[in-house]
Amino acid sequence: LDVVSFRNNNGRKRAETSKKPTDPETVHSDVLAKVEFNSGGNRGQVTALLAYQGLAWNLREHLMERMIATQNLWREKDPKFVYYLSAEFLMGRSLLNTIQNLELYEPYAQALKMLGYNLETLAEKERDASLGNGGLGRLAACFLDAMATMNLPGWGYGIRYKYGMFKQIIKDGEQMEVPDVWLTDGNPWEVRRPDVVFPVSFGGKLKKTVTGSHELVEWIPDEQVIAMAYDVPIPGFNTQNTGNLRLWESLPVNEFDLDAFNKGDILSAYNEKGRAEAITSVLYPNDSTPEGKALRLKQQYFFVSASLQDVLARFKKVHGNQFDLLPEKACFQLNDTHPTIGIAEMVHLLVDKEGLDWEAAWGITTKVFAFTNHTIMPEALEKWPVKVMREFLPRHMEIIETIDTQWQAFLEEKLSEMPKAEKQAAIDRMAIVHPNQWNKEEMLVNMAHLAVVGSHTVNGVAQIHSDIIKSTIFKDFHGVFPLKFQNKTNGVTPRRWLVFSNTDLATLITEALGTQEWMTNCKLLEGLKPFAEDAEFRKKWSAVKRKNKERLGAKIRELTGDDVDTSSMFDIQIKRIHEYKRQFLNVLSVIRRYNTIKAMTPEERKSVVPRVCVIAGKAASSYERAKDIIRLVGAVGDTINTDPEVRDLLRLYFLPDYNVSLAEVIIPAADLSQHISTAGTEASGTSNMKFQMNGSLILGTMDGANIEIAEEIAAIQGPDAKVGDGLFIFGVDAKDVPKLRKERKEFKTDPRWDEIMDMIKKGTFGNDKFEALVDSVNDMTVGNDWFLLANDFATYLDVQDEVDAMWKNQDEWVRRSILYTASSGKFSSDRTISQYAEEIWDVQPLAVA
Ligand code: 9GP
Repeated sequence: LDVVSFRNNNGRKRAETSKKPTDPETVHSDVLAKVEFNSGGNRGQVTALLAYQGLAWNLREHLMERMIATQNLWREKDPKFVYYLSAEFLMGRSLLNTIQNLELYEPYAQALKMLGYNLETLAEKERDASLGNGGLGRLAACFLDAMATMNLPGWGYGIRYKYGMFKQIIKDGEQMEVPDVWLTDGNPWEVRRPDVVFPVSFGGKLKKTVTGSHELVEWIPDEQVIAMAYDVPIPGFNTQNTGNLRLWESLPVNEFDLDAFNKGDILSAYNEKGRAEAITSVLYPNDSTPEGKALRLKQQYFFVSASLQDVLARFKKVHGNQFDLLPEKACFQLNDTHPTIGIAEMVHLLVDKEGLDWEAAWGITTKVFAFTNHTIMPEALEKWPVKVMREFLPRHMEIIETIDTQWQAFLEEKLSEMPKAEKQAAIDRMAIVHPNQWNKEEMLVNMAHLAVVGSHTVNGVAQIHSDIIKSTIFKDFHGVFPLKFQNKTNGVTPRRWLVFSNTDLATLITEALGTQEWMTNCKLLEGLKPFAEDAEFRKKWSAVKRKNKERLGAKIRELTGDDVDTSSMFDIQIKRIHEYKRQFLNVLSVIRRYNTIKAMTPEERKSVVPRVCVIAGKAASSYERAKDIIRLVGAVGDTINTDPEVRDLLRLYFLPDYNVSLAEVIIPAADLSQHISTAGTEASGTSNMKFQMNGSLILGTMDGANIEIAEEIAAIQGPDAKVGDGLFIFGVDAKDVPKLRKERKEFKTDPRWDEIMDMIKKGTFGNDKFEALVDSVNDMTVGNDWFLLANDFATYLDVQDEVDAMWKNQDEWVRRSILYTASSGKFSSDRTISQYAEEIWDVQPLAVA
């Protein structure tokens, strides 16, 4: 890659650190020093791993210097902080992101050349930090980037998983999960903090002592582990401010049982160590077994308890026990229900450890927590069996029961006007502890209800989603607290997702706009609008896309062995594999396209738009239907890609092991991207925003953030444009979905649908007949086509024809592509974070001068 112009500062004042190295010679000798002194390497034989590590350690020093300056300033000024509590942070790689955020590309690239390496090639040696499943975890990472860039006092808090998101291997068409062993070579981006440790307890019993009217509760746990901090500095872009992601590792109190060892019980000697370390071993253990469920609850409590103890310890250093000041100094954002146990933990710490009375503690608690819901899918709205909760967290279970009793008493009052039966029904629906609907004997703790009751604000992640939660899962709560509910439409960092991963496009944009200010003020991208009409500019725009497609073409070759024609339309769907995201529908349309081409004469085939279809994503390890979809993509791909009549006009690939780094190669290369969830099911989506920024046209349903993207694209086209103009929109309306679901049995499927289903069932694709998958959308006694693929099938095919027609008009296609980027400013995470800061957190920027 060339040294691109965005690294020039166009006369803008740029933040500098005292030690920021600007000459390659200094960087070269600093890196060599790291190679020698940190890893005992030989300066004459710097292997790629040593070069990468030397570079990373060197950069970490700069980061630490900045982080210390930032934290010192914040300590001195004592502003209000936000603490983003998240079980997931999907960070991806750090090397290029750090170099480019610090605007140090040139000296580092040159210093590396002196060592005999190319920066980009070396950067690929870094393993992704995959501490998240998908959208929710990547959002958390984008938020940290925005917070640092905007100088907002805030930290992320999470778990340092030893094994992150599994590595996906496709063997004979099947997804296999392999542990993500990402720490083997060490992680130069973190700083181990043996000085920051807190005990975290589990199990045991409660001892109660009553003195007068006061009841003292002492929790006598039977298990304790140590939480040790690791700090990961988070560089901001074009600022000295550097944030912090503090991740906790679980360690045993006693490393080794010498008694057991001496008695010859060698394995038991390590029992405690094994049990403790298991807590932070794996991202989301499969929770289908009771042990798995318990472990996940332990993970959640572990990281939240350590984080709250840490924050309170710092608070006490400055404010002693003036806990009524806490809401002026701290806000805790709960990222989904995973950290919700923090509400009970805060009460526990304030009442049992700090001696506050219940009212004071509860008052403070409800002022410091805010809750974001990210999905209405039932599997993510956690409900813990009371039995499990009582076993592992007896004191917290009791606190939750008290919260629930008081909550229900409050509701009795609040709803006193209602007829008795109706009121009781409403209270039952809003209860925090309630019976399992499938097994009335079992009582559950509804974490989403606890989060709503214990937080001052609840938000969804796109307008439609925020509206849906108010009328579905939180309808009753919204009736009680209408003002508690807000919307915060998601956003993504334009630095990682455009500036750094699509450097040529960034250069072109900067040239056109005459400034790089758009990188931190994305609304300025609107300035590209007139360039959409400029044929010369469109040519340059297409040339960049073509180069990016070549890069992806090379990746496809590396992963599949196949060459693809980069003049074909690149049609992409990348996200977790899930029935509601409807990758299956995508495959059905590819099969339809295959059938159509097969039925054509050679002459007719000349008018076909060639497409390379790419699908990538991971399926949860226990999600059989999603795994069937992966197998089907592979099987259909094998048939098409090897058919000499078709392979020049159509390809289908499933790219394995989708992760942040692969997304950085795929997204800039997309001509078309698909976001085709059943309306009302995808809370927001964030890859849609990344594709829009990179000028990929969107084929989608009116769901999640697609709607707001469509609004922005319409707005840039002028007052006559309607929402949806410029995108390829299809599918049923969210408000009709419940009715259509009821009527799905009577729905008459399209003959093309029936034909494709017959083909699949006959075993046309590979050795498999995919019975369970086909039944899930056809057999009303089994699957019921819950996500309405059949209803949307015909309009989906129609819109695919529109895509082809538009592709033939390249001028218009590229014009639209430019308008997509020009209208993507709203979806910068800087905008999202400034709304959180103002409307929920009440946190102000504080920059190192
Ligand atoms: O499914 C949502 C996705 O639509 C959203 O963009 C993302 C970030 O808000 O969160 C996802 N939810 C989860 O991963 C689990 O709740």
